[in-house]
Amino acid sequence: MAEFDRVWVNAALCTMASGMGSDGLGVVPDGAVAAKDGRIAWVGPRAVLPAHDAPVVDCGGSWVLPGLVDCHTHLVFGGNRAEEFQRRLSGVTYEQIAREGGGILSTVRATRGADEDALLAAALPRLDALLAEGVTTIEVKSGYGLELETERRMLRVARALPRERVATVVTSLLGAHAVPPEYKGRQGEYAELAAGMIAPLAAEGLVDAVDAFCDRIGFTPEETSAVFEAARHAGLPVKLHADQLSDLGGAALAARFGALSADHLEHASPEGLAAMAAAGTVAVLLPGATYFIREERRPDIAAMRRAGVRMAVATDMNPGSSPARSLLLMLNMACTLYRLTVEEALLGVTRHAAAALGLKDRGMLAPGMRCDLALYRIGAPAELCYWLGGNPCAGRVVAGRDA
Ligand code: DI6
Ligand code: FE
Repeated sequence: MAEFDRVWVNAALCTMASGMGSDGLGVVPDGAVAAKDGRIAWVGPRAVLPAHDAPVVDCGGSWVLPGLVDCHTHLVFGGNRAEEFQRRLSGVTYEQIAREGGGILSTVRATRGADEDALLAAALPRLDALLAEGVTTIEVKSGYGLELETERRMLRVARALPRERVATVVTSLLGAHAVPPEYKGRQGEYAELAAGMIAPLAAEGLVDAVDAFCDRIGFTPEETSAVFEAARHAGLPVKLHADQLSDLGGAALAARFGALSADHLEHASPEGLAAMAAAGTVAVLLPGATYFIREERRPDIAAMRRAGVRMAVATDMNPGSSPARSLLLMLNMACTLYRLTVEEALLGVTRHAAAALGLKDRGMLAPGMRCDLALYRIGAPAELCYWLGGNPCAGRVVAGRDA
């Protein structure tokens, strides 16, 4: 008799595991999943499920995927930028607003002025919207403090989220996000300060990875390298906002540091993408940002496919360039704007998104993986990419328990 804690049956599985099923989604039409100690102990066709005496959950014919992973968000921030959005409607661009001291810096002002409780209260409804769609793991960046104390406060709020809701939260320190007003004209000096934040915040256990914004309105490749050196010194992995508005060679820089991911990549060169593939750096695609700031350049998906770069898809949930509270909507945008296939898009919010966070224990339904599941009332996996709005999620399981 197999030792399981719980078994889910009457489900069509998208295992996202290669070697399962006949397509890239690893489909098992009439499947079963069994959990033991929070992990998947067995998964496969129900007809060959081993004998057991564990409680059985009838999924009612739902489709079951690994719990979704939103691998790039700026979930914690003060205020919002609806007013800036209105200005952009009259023709002012995202970059112009940033250069005038608005944009990211307006969110910095609001975030510096908000205490931990206020930041948490503002973040929770955004988190709830993502979780309701079947997300079980989320990355949260700092980067709206731009001084030690507020960066710390943002990360502490991110660490508080899993005490309030059932989900895994992974943090990234994004001190090198923008130059704060008090360092205007002294960008290099601020980059040094940002690099200097890494060690103390890491020592407090607040940092899982280090991120930076390398772009013509962000930091230079040299400044970014210095931040990454400091991360390496602290033993932390890195990721990069790379080549979003211009090609500064961010993709290749990320690859050189063995980054977990390089994100955005609208202007990345084929050479940069090839370097990422060789380094195993995941390309995180953020179609919500392309859409919301009406960026005309698209990431070079054909070059990514040719190079064999793994592609992830995330919300970039942030107040300025992608106020996206729906990862399912991002699936649609990835397919519609970037022409990803359904298979690529779904891998992008499961297996490849987990890889973008360096998490090897999730993103697939396979023995030994965490038993994080998302249940959907749909007729076929393509529906997850097809509908605009509405939420077909019928349940979440986190580490083997209903969440
Ligand atoms: N790129 C982004 O998409 C976010 N940060 C970044 O460097 C946007 C941040 C914002 O506009 O508030
Ligand atoms: Fe971002």
